[in-house]
Amino acid sequence: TPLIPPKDLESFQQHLAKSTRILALLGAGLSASSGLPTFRGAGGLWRTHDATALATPEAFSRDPGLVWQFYSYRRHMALNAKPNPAHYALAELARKKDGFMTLSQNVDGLSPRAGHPAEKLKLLHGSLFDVKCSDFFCQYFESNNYTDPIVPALAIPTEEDPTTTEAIKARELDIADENVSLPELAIRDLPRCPTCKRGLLRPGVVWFGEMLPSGVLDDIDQWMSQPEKIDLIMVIGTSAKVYPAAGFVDSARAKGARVAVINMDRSDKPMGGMSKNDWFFEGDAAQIMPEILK
Ligand code: BJW
Ligand code: ZN
Repeated sequence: TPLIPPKDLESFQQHLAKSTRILALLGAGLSASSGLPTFRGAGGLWRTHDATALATPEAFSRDPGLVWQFYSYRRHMALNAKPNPAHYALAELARKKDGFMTLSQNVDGLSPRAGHPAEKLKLLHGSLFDVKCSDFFCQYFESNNYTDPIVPALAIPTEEDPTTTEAIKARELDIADENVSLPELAIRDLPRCPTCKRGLLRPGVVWFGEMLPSGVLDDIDQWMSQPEKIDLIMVIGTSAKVYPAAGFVDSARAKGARVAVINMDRSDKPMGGMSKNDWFFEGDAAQIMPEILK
């Protein structure tokens, strides 16, 4: 169990108990102990590529095969990962509290799988399991596509496992490792739009320079602009540097919210800085969250 200063724990739990309007802002650190890499810092490289550099429309137009390999790998990893105790603790709190809303930057599907109520979960950056057409004029959009691989050419290559003798088992290669060679991909091997039959399909996630889903932003606006104050925002496992997500911390603060940061890294504070009444719980979210929400 992590070392949580008892006084901080007590004051936080007292505040939580009387809070009626609560936000949670989630980032990749929440899923780190489920085995999914974060974007910045250690684990922010996929092969030789900066993960944030692959999350752009420019990268997709330049090399759609590479970007699909990255996302296909992440879909596979996310499908094979399990929600951790932090996902479950948060989902339980969301079910219990009426005025609760989670703003998730994560695209991995772990919060829904932990039983987080959908109406209280806003996916700011979309989902790995949404797919849409990359053609500007085409509206094709599909959600809950869990096909893995989405097309045969994006299957993770395997090698025969030399350690098993009876039936020769295939072992997946770790294609996040730059020393493992990627199979050659032709454009015609990539998933194509069934509607316009022209555009390539792309992951239904929000890349840099793209708008967040307008329905999601509208819902948040509406929730935020209610006259009642906001009591608390929990900022969990995010570097809180990507906008507009990072800006919700200040918006909540402006509506009276106290801020609780849960992060492994003490230097990852919200952009507006910390204030006297904030909490900083340092450590693995998967350990901290069930402790503080107990
Ligand atoms: C642990 C842990 C453990 C580890 N326990 N903790 C205003 C100012 C300046 C710039 C802008 C601005 N407004 C808009 C911009 C531009 C841009 C932006 O914000 N740039 C900044 C980088 C400066 N924003 C946009 O482009 C957004 N669109 C937009 O604003 O549209 C309108 C517009 C268009 C054009 C011009 C202007 C306006 C869209 C942003 C989309 C971000 N997309 C990505 C990819 C999603 C798909 C995918 O998953 O591939 O979202 S990028 C990436 O970053 C991903 C994440 O959701 C997001 C945030 O990262 P996150 O989750 O915080 O991860 P990390 O790795 O950064 O941090 C992990 C944290 O966990 C660390 O703190 C660790 O310490 C911690 N941790 N293990 C607890 N076990
Ligand atoms: Zn199309």
